[in-house]
Parts: sequence; structure tokens; C-alpha cells
Amino acid sequence: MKITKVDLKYIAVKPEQYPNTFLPEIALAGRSNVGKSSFINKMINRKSLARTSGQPGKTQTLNFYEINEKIHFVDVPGYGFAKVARSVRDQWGKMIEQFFMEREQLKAVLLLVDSRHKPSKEDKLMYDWLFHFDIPVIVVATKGDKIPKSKWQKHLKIISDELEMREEDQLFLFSSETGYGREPVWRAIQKMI
Ligand SMILES: Nc1nc2c(ncn2[C@@H]2O[C@H](COP(=O)(O)OP(=O)(O)OP(=O)(O)O)[C@@H](O)[C@H]2O)c(=O)[nH]1
Ligand SMILES: [Mg+2]
Repeated sequence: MKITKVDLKYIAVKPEQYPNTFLPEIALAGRSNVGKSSFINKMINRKSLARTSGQPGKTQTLNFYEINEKIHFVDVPGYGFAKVARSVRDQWGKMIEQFFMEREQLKAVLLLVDSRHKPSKEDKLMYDWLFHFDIPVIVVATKGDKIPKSKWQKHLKIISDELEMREEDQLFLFSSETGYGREPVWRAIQKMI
């Protein structure tokens, strides 16, 4: 995928602030620190347009990145981060839920899970929730550079088994460090928009 133009175009915390455009949208989901913002940067070939951090809780709003004037990537706050006040987490949860449930432009959600670990209870809940609401999902196993290649298949199998993934849902190994998985994930996204 050749990236010619990319911009952080809109920031929203409520529906009135969603962009008034018809571009297809692809949203990220996943626990805090799993690598959602890093994933976006790699996909759009920018070092740090999406703000990342070793500190969980970096992304706090819905951030719409417009790519090639054709598609929006929507970065969202992560779940499962205990250090953020409960009330704030609840707000983030509501904000994301509302966006996922009501947004017509949303074509798919990329659910990011850490390739090194078994999916968490919250990862499972998120996968089931997306399924329940009929939202197409692509699962991306992040930080693939942190496990040896000889173990990739084993880790991917654990993830698909634990999430009880349906046959039709795709799973990709990804690394924001090396760019591994970038082209296959782009192809999967393009099929969905
Ligand atoms: N080695 C390696 N590190 C990664 C990868 N992806 C992300 N990281 C690191 O993981 C940390 C968290 O990455 P972020 O992209 O900020 O995570 P996030 O999911 O956006 O986190 P929140 O905004 O808090 O929800 C950063 O220190 C990244 O450098 C990867 O593929 N490989
Ligand atoms: Mg982030």
C-alpha cells in the first residue's frame, strides 16, 4: 500500500464531533500498551504521527487519521489499564462502545492482541462483543519481533483457540518494529472497505 497523504484530521469524544464524511473507517481495539498507535504509524509509514508511549493510557480520545483521502483509521484508548481512574475508564468504555455500535462508516475493527501472551479475559469479551454486534473483525497479534519465528505458529494457534475465532475471521502476526505483516493486513483491510 502506497501512502501519499496522511493527517490526523479529527479528534472526538462524542458523536457530534465525529467527522461529517462518508469515508470508510477502520477502528483499532485492544488493551492499553498492546501497540495500537504503533500499528497505525507502521501502516501509514510515519514514525510518530500517532502518539505512542511505554506508559499505558497514552491515547485518550477517538483519533481519526485520514489516509490518501480514502479511509480513516480510528485510534482509540486501550482497555485494561488499572492506573486510570475507574470513572475515566468507564467514560472511555462508553465512548468506544457508542462509536462501535452506532457508526455507519465503520467497516471493521482490528482487534490487537499481544502475540506473546494468551488473550486476556477482556480480549475475549471484546472479540465476543464485536461478533455479537455483527462488526467484522480482523485480529492482529502485535510485537511479533519479540518471539522467535519458530514459535509464531504455536502462538497464533493459542490466540485463535483462546478467542474461539470463527473460520471467516482473519488473524495476522504483526511487528511495528520490522513491518512484518503490513502488506497482508493492508490487503485484508482493502477487501473490507
Ligand atoms: N518490540 C516492539 N514493541 C512495540 C511494538 N508495538 C508497540 N511496541 C511498544 O509498545 C509500547 C506501547 O505502544 P503503543 O502503540 O503506544 O500502545 P497503545 O496500544 O497505543 O497504548 P494506549 O494508547 O495506552 O492504549 C511502546 O513502547 C511501543 O514502542 C512492536 O511491534 N514491537
Ligand atoms: Mg495508543
